[in-house]
Amino acid sequence: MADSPKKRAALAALELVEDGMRLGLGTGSTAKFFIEALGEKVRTGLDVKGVPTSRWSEELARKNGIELFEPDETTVLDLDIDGSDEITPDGSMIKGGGGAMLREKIVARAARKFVMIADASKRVHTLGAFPLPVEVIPFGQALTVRAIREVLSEEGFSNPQITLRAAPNGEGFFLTDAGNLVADLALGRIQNPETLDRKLTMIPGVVTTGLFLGFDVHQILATEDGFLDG
Ligand code: ABF
Repeated sequence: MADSPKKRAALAALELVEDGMRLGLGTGSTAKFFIEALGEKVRTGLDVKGVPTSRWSEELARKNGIELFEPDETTVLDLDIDGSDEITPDGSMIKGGGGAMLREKIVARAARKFVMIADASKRVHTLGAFPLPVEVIPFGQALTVRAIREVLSEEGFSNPQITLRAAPNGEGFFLTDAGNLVADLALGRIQNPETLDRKLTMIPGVVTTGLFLGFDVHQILATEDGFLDG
């Protein structure tokens, strides 16, 4: 049985890992393949240490015997391996389908090299088909959502659906690792992601958005029988 595209992308990223590296450990089903395969190499002697991008990644890394840094124990990461929900040819991304975009963005920003792993279906030419996650602090969330709606109207989105993400068990709202809410914005196509990200991030109650822009990201996108751009 051939490996799935997600697993092949993860294994290709594993080839970039060298002894002694300080790694960012991503979140999501593709990152899961990477963390599990990394654990196998650690068990045969690979010496690496990781910073997880979510409690979910932390638990998975520990379960796979991967040594982790304490927060702030390191300020430099050699390589961050993470998934994404959408990515354009120039590396602009929407992330946050798993709600981990704040830690993911902190870790991606700190890494010398950022590698995105996914199946090729994540490649888009314009961002926005995937609802844009926006992390919002609970205090005054209704005021923040109103401010978001005003920004979206300024940016030409007419009456977009804004949904506060529900908890997986359906009881109440989803909470991020930082205890914040996530508003998912159904925008369809985002023509000016930089402007939108800047305006949304200026809203006091907005912590961050799922727009990852301006990163020098190395894309490993696996197709059924190979890799895109490769
Ligand atoms: C994480 O990976 C999230 O930002 C994003 O939602 C998720 C994609 O997950 P998957 O690899 O399961 O498609 O980085």
